[in-house]
Amino acid sequence: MKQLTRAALLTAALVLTACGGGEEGGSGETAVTATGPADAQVVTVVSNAKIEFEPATVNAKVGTLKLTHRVEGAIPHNLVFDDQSLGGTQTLTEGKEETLTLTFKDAGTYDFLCTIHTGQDGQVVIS
Ligand SMILES: [Cu+2]
Repeated sequence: MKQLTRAALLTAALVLTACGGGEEGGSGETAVTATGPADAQVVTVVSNAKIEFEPATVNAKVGTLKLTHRVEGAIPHNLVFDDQSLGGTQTLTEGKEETLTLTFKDAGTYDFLCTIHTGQDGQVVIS
């Protein structure tokens, strides 16, 4: 009986570890890797009705990334990089999208946000 309990606890601990590792942030945040060759990578980031970027993390390589920002839901959003040289999109309404052509020369983390909604942010991680 005692051994059974220990086994059950171990199993529970493993399940918790697996959950913690798989879901970054725990609030529905997701990560995707841009597709395509280094000089023509493509990704779409949606501003959803929950006022989140989806995905919140884009992984890409040094090179050129065409990042399309699309708005779903009735609330307008924009997507603006902290690094002003990267720029940002206009404020877009439901169903609209705009594509930024971004050149990343260095590996690193490039943060972006929606200037309308505090806490709506994301990042491009270049490797
Ligand atoms: Cu927003």
